[in-house]
Amino acid sequence: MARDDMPQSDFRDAILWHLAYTLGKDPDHAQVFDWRLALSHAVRDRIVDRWMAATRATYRADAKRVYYLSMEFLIGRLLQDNIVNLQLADEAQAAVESFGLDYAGLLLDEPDAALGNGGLGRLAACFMESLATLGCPAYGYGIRYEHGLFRQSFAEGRQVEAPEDWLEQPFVWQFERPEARFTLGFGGRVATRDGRAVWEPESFVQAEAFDTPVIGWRGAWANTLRLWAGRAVDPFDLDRFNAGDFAAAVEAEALARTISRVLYPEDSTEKGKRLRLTQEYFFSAASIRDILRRFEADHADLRLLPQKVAIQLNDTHPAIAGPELVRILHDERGLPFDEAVGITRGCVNYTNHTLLPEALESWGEGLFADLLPRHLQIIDRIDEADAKAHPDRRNTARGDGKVRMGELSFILSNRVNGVSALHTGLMKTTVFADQHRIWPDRIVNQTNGVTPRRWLLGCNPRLSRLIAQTIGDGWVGDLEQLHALEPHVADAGWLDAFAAVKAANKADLCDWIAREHGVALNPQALFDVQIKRIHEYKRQHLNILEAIALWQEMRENPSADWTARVKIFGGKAAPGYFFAKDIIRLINDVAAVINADAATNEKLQILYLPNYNVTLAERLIPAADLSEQISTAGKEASGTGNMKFALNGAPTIGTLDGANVEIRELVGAENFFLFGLTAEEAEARRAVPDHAARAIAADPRLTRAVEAIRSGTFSPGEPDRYANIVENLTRADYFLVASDFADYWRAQREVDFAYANRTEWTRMAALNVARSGWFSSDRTIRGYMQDIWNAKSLLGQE
Ligand code: GLS
Repeated sequence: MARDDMPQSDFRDAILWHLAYTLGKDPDHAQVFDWRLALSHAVRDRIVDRWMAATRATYRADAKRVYYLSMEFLIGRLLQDNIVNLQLADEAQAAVESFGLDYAGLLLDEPDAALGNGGLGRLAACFMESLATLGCPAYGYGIRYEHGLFRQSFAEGRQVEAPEDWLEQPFVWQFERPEARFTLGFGGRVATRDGRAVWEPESFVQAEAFDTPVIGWRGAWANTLRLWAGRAVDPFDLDRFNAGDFAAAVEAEALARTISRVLYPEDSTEKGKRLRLTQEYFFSAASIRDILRRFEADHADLRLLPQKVAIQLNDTHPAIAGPELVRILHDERGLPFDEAVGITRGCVNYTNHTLLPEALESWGEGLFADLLPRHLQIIDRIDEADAKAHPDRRNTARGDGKVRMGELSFILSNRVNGVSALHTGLMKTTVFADQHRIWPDRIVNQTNGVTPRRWLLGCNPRLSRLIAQTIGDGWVGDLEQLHALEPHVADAGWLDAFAAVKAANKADLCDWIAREHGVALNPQALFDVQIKRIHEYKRQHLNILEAIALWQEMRENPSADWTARVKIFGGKAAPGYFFAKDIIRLINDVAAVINADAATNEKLQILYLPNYNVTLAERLIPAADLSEQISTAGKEASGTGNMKFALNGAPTIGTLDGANVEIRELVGAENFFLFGLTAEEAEARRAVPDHAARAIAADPRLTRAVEAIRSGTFSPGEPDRYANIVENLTRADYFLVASDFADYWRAQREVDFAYANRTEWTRMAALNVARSGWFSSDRTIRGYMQDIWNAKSLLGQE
């Protein structure tokens, strides 16, 4: 094949063409890596025309565009996702196998882009995919971190963090845009000229754009994920270099690149804080400039902005986008201040993702004034105007020497939303009660969702095939069609097929775990899975306490008819969150002791898989029997893992928290293992003196389990290793582990009993699938389009 007859049709030729002309490799010497890149290029080619058609259609229609600003996009691997959405799977597999290569191995060769911490970042990725599926013209804006979330391993049970390096390999999906650069200022002072404020920054960096197309289901539409990288205005100082000061010659570049170097640097130090706020301003300000550039290319009247632009703040991290827009409209474009604020409010919306006080961002005013002096003035002016209009207002964006980003986001937004019904309700009565009183229409709910393309069709091909054989494939683009499975749940033959899918998925997982981790699991056992960030409120320690109590009871009563269980954990702790790291170590220590106990290990095994990420989730969820969603009620804003498990046929054991409430309503109370205090009861329980000590004293199992930890059963060489955990559990126990233990134990034994009746269990699992269609992120995005953005689909107009 020659250079210029680039194949359009034959996929096999396209791969060979890219191997030769994009990668410069002879097929005889190509490695898996080269083949994977060649395949990715061939897939990318199929995206580009649709991507450009979508962009052209948006310009033609002068349509309103949605801008999703997020510090995190946890996109994971993209090759399989793109293949699935382009419906190229069969073709791609046949082509790859024709070269004598292993198709699954090739897909897995791609690094997992961990540009997020957890649910919030993964939600943003699901939303991007649904926006494309629905044909809503949209851009995602974020940061192109050189290092995503750290890589986790364990040393003697302890979490060890290593840098993540996804960009060590070429990232095929992105297009560098050296022409799309903005220079951003930091620090300095605010001067007054002709009666107008003029910000005179002290230092400057450039934001450079990297675009990744995001293709929707069936390739109908494609949007852009634009990630910003930091670079110096003058990257190289030749004079210094010539003077022999080589390090100083590139210092500006090193500093500028620091901004996009890592996801979430530690913010426990002043330095870390400054970098974090710098990152937030960096990507927000670059995005606002880009949005205005696109708008002003076609419109002269800035007052039209709210008709053409909807900006969504994914949590408060991009909150500074509001004051930045006000600043540009007022200081640079000369609109009256109130009008600038009004236009900004017409465009901006804010999603709150947590009510945990420690996660609500605020910045010391010293730091803020130092970095963003003009923005501070603007925030004060908006606050003052609000105070005049609403003299009874208590919560303001400024106060106690802090700039509060939640308040700031609220007052500059048209709509503010929570992410589950319960969470939205709590927003109105707790953190935002004051604002809600004044602006009762501003808070709306949009319960989270997950994309069925990745979280069912892509990750669970066996179940997808069974569903397609049963009800056709319309469900992929319209997940509510899963309801049509319900009548089949009564059919014993169909249920057997459903059970066989789960069994095969579990067998696959067992093979992989044996290969990668050298552990043999009992595939007949119930696979009980808790995968998520490690946090006290998510209560992995409740889960491990129950495991300890179960082990103790099994040892006491070895001949009883115990349901065999494998408890699987996965998740990372923030590097500076020592309590969470203790929980990780405790789980690993407990696992070592219990797994080594020949008296019980046929019935109970515990496994903590390191480096939980999107790829591991895609492996585990299809093979799970039970989904652990056991947060203290009122603390998990929504959860999205809970939806993925239900959709893949794993019933939930859970509290009435976040979206669990809605999952239970939809799948039916009889197909959900409920336990624990409600959010209201939890609040009340905290007020009871010694609630933890009392709960422990009242429950001999819990007493014994806590005592085993305290006395060093799992850390014999260092009995007080978990003194901190024991102290917390027995005294403060803010997250009510002790108070919920007895009911959790009861619900777990109900699970044991239910699992023993395999037909009934399979029915329950299948009903979870049939009734989870509402949790598609397509439904969520439709809600945002209608209730928040007033944006329209352009499908069919490309
Ligand atoms: C989170 C919440 O903790 C999750 O409950 C929620 O599902 C997710 C997406 O809305 O947002 N908030 C947060 O700061 N990280 C999250 O994962």
